[in-house]
Amino acid sequence: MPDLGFDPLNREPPATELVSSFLTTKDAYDRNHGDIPEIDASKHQVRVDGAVQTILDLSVSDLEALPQHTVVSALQCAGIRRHTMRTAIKEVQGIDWFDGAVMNCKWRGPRLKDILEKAQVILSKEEKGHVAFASHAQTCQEDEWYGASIDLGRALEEDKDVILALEMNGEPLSKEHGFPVRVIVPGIAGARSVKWLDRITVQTVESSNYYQQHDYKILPPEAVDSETAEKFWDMTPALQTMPVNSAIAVPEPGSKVERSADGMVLVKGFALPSGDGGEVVKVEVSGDDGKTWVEADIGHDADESRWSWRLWKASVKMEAGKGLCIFSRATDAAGETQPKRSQWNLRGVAYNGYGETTDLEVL
Ligand SMILES: Nc1nc2c(c(=O)[nH]1)N[C@H]1C(S)=C(S)[C@@H](COP(=O)(O)O)O[C@H]1N2
Ligand SMILES: [Mo]
Repeated sequence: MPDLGFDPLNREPPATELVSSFLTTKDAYDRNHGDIPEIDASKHQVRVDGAVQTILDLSVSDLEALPQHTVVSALQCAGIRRHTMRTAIKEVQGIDWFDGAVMNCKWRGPRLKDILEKAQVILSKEEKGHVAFASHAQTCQEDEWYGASIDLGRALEEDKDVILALEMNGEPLSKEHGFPVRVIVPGIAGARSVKWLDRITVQTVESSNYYQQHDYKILPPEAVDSETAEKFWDMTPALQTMPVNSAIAVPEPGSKVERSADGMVLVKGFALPSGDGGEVVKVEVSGDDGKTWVEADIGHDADESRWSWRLWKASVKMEAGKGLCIFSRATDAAGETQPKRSQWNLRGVAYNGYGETTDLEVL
């Protein structure tokens, strides 16, 4: 990696804190491939170009003047739970994310679809277009700018809720989270939700940016190091939809756990919907290595949506002992359930094996 003379801001809150509220209003994870730019919103513009009839230059006021849409959605880094993949299966490359690289927020701004309709896309459905997003405000570690793309079809489907967010939880975006405008693509790896957005291009190919082409892909298991990975980057599709997932926040790994008089342990966590398979409909918890499972109570919130997480809790019967673990597994509306372990891949992305908390001492 080139030396930028600083470390980009990359951090996550502990999962125990995250599950204390349905909306992540206090301490959301930060993921940056470069420094955080200071942008003067009064001068900022988003250019819309490429395969469109009319090129648009939209100021922040122009974006505010369009119909605003609110969507409550989880935003998660593709590397969430990488720590479990690398410790339970095999070492991987990438930031050692635990379970906290996710936020569940209320986002508000114009729909991407409305903007593309204003610009009048000239690609037909058969042409399988892409919508590329870019930010030139920031030099990144592996590229001069940050960019990503999603399928044009997804961008144009109203119920996929892709927006250009101006607000997060009722406030203007903070500079860390993309002020004055970022993309939010519900259900898709966070890497595609470009912050400090300044360009939207409709095109017939994916974004050429490093982070679309050479990162954020589920490489086949034959790619075991940077060298062997090289030939697979081009033939591996870019990661888009995230899989159904869950994580255990309480009890924390390595902790001492009290039981109720009847031998029950209280377990709490969150579950994430999948990008295409719908919301989380069931969460199960096991205190005996997956031999038996109890169904967790899934909490409901007035703000919940098909894209939001669910907070859940359960009581599991456990014997006293040391070195014990608890598992969780979520199921989405399409019937997809987390596997015990998901496929190892060099970059450690999209891990959705059972949620787990290990090394517990049950008293
Ligand atoms: N311009 C820009 N957008 C970006 C990134 C970045 O480094 N630069 N990181 C991406 C990644 S990998 C993730 S997971 C999310 C993180 O959003 P957050 O920092 O608001 O948590 O932003 C995405 N958008
Ligand atoms: Mo990410």
